[in-house]
Amino acid sequence: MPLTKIADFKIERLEILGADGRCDEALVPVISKEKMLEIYRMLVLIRVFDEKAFKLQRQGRLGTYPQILGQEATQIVPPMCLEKKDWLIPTYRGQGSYFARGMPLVNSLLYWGGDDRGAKLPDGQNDMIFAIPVGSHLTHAVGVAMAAQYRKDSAVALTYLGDGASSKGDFYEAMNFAGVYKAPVIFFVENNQWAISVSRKTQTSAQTIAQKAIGCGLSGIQVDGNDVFAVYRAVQEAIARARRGDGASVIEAETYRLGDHTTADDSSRYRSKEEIDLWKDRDPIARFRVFLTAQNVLTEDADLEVRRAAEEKVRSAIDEYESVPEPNPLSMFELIYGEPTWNILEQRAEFERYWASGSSRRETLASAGEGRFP
Ligand SMILES: Cc1ncc(C[n+]2csc(CCOP(=O)(O)OP(=O)(O)O)c2C)c(N)n1
Ligand SMILES: [Mg+2]
Repeated sequence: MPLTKIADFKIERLEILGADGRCDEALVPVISKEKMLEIYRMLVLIRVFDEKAFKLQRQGRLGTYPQILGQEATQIVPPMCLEKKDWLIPTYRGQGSYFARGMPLVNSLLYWGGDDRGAKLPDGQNDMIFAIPVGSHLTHAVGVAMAAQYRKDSAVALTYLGDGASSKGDFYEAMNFAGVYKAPVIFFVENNQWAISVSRKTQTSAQTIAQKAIGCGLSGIQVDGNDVFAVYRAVQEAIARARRGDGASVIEAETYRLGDHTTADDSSRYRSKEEIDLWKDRDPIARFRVFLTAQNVLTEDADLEVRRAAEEKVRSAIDEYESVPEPNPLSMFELIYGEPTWNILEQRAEFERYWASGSSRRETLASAGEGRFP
């Protein structure tokens, strides 16, 4: 009895918009000109935000920050396919996806500046703040989707994970449960080729990450993640399936982390400049811009205006961030339990003694670029 060959577990790959801006007309999703411009404005906004946030960290005005440079299409297109009632459960590298859902820019600056008030989502927004332990939110996303299913409100849950997180047990458990209960959830794998210093090749011997869906009875597809149209089309189809009650999907979007893992990393120690240059040529924004210009949806003047408006928005978010009074550090002892336990009370007393001992340590840390607060 011959064993099934690995190659027989085949997953489709979707590419619509080429690096030269040309596209497969038959596959282009139906998107109004206005919506295309809205997508373009959001792409530019998060790139400008990312550039400025990186510089703020280098100037000691922001704490450790995870860049999203190069991943703009995978960050913003999936949330832009959601309806208000749906749920977004992203990862720590998710500021772009939160912004696309309407989170103010200042929230992300506050968060990465060490102020947990940045983690407060706008009222009425059905999204969840991210979890730092990699992959631990995936089972929560399935729970959220099952709750929507139970309430029959036809909402879906869109959750993100990285190539690294796709090796975690949480992912398999979440997929398995979602498969059995046909939970309306979309697992969006932002495969940026690296999990800190672990390459995609070292991560798994599976040909694609999307094919992991097969083992759990889910639908799966791999897409070019720097192709706005391919991401849009795959996510829309997965959402429609989930809303119809046909169950969960895995979308693996291949993209690239052009920056370091975070501002605390130095990726030149584990990857080559040639590799980075190769991916710079596949820039998702440049590719979409070529298309919009060729279709006369975007003129050169309008493009300059998009950039100017983005810079203005980011500048005003930075002003707001830097004018917010520093948070009360004692709040870290208040947000864990309703009634503090004895050891929390002990730690609080110890911290109060240290805090009262003067500001010299605070100043030292700030000047070392560790952020605004110790
Ligand atoms: C459970 C757990 N283990 C390890 C870490 C440390 N860690 C933070 S990010 C990361 C890599 C994640 O890579 P990937 O899932 O590909 O996401 P990316 O950072 O590339 O967006 C690791 C190992 C963590 N935060 N949580
Ligand atoms: Mg990764």
